[in-house]
Formats: sequence, structure tokens, C-alpha cells
Amino acid sequence: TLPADVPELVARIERLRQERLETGRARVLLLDDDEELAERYRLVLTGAGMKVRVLNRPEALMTVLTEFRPDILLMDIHMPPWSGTTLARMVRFEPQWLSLPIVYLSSEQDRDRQLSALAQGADEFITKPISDERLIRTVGILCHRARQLSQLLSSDGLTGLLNHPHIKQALTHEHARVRRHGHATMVAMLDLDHFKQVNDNHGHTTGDLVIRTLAHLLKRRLRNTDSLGRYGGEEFVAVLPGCEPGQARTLFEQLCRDFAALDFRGPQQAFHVTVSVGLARLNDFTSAEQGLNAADEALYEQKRRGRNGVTD
Ligand code: GH3
Ligand code: MG
Ligand code: MG
Ligand code: MG
Repeated sequence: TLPADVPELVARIERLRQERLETGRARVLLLDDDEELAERYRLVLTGAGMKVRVLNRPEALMTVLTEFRPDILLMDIHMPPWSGTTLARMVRFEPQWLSLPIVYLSSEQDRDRQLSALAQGADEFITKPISDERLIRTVGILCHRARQLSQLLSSDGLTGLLNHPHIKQALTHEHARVRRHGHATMVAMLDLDHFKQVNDNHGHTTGDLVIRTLAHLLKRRLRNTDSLGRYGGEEFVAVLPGCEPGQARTLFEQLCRDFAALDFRGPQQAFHVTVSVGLARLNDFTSAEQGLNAADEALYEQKRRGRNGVTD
């Protein structure tokens, strides 16, 4: 069901597009039980260059959030038997969605009821009917700020890679995709060898430099569709979608060789550091956690075998 005034709408969208609004590739999840209205908002936002997913019923909300990973959630309040405010509270209950902007789209005019709805965890309230310009601008501004915030929240201070919770989140996300699409996806766990000695012999600052150097080398070697994080002190996790076990082995063996060949300079003398890698094929496991455990076990097998290399 398309709105009746589509040609006029399309013309208006075209004008908005020409304004070159900075809405980029924002990912918008739109939840409204009014299918016609939702379709109209979808057209407006898609026309402004955004990627929009529409839900008319909230049952699958949490699953779709995890799969689609929107930059913003736009939500109706009155969706009997559901209420948007209860849903907002439910979303906020998950720590990973704490910084997700939630915007109510509602015909609620009562100021007090609007404020109490906002108190449930949403960021903004837009009253219907909503002008196309207002919709696009609000979404654009909130997405931009949320992206800056989430980049700050998700990166590790020393290396700039994803931090612990966010690499785990990326792993869960890739695992869900593997189950749907079935392409080979590898997970790698890396740990620097005898790193305590590096710190003891050359100092903590030099140790930090070694960690950053490995992070830098990894970043250069992986594709930009791969996810890479600092899992703990001197441990890293990489997730490689569309990668076969043999390819991953070759890639990480080369990485181990290149890293071992680097000359580090301590305050006193030059030294070398090696790294051990464990691999697992994410497709073989029913949960992301199990896949990561398998990579961890492979890593410890490599430590037993004498470090500096790859076990799968
Ligand atoms: P193994 O080969 O068995 O991994 O031996 P290891 O000495 O590396 O042992 P382990 O992985 O358990 O030790 C990790 C050490 O890494 C302990 C800690 O002092 C050091 N470390 C952890 N985080 C940091 C960090 O941010 N900077 C520095 N410089 N050192 C760190
Ligand atoms: Mg409604
Ligand atoms: Mg360690
Ligand atoms: Mg170690």
C-alpha cells in the first residue's frame, strides 16, 4: 500500500536530496503499526540516502536490532497491545543499546504524557503529522552524534581497535549472519608470547609499543569487512567473514613470520617478540561463545607446541 500522493512525494524527496543533507548511510529502524504511514516515512528516509528497515509489529524487535544494527530507532507509541514506552525501556535494558538514539513518532499532544514517555529512555519526541524535512533533519543529526559517541565508546584507547565488549558484539553479529548465509567465517585469537618478560626486560612503555605495533600490522593485513579487537591486555580477536580455514592459516602464518622479524628497540638492547594464534571456523559452532572458546583452545595448543605460529 503506497500513499496516494507518491509523485508529489518523490518530487519533494528529490528537492531534499539536492540540499545535500548530511544523512549519509544512516541505518534507520522504523517501528509503526500504521503500515501506510510507515511506508511513507520509509520512502522519505530512503530518498534521503538512508538504509531503512520497517517493522509493523514489535515481536521481532530485539532480534532485528541485533541483526540490522541500526544507528537510530524510530518508534510509534500506540501499537496496541504494545506500548512504545515499554519497548523503549526493554531496549535500554540491554547495555549494547544504551547509546542508540530512540525517537518517538506519535500523535500524543499532551505535554506531560510526552515527558513521561521520554523518561522511559527515549531521546526525542516528534509529534505526528511530521514534515519530511523535520524527519530527515532530526534523524540525520541524532545519527551523526550517536555515531561519534559509539565510535568513542567502542574503541580501545591504546590501539584504536574495538574494545572487549565491542569485539564480542561483532562476533555475535557475524555468527548470526553465518547462520543465515552460510559463508565460511573464521575467528582468530592471538596472544603475544612471553610478554611478561618483555615488560620485565624492557619496561612497560616499550611493552605498550609492542602491543600497538601488532595492532597496526593486523589492521594492515585484514580486510575492512573483518572485525578486529583488543580482547584483553596482549590478546586480540579477529573475525573474518568470507574466509576459508586455509586462507586464514596462510594469512596468520605470514603475520607471525613478519611480526617475529621486526626489530624492537628497548632502552638497552634490540629484541624480537613472537605471537601465537588459534583459529576456529565459526560455522561449526552453535554459538559465538563456543567458536571463541575453540579458537582459545587452539591458541593454547599452539602455546604448548612452542608458540610463534598458528593452530586450527
Ligand atoms: P605466554 O606466552 O604464555 O602468553 O606468556 P605471557 O608472559 O605473555 O603470559 P600472559 O599472556 O599470561 O601475560 C600477559 C602479560 O601481559 C601480563 C601483563 O603484565 C602484560 N600486559 C597486559 N596488558 C598490558 C598492557 O596494556 N601493556 C603492557 N605493557 N603489558 C601488558
Ligand atoms: Mg500506532
Ligand atoms: Mg595473555
Ligand atoms: Mg601472552
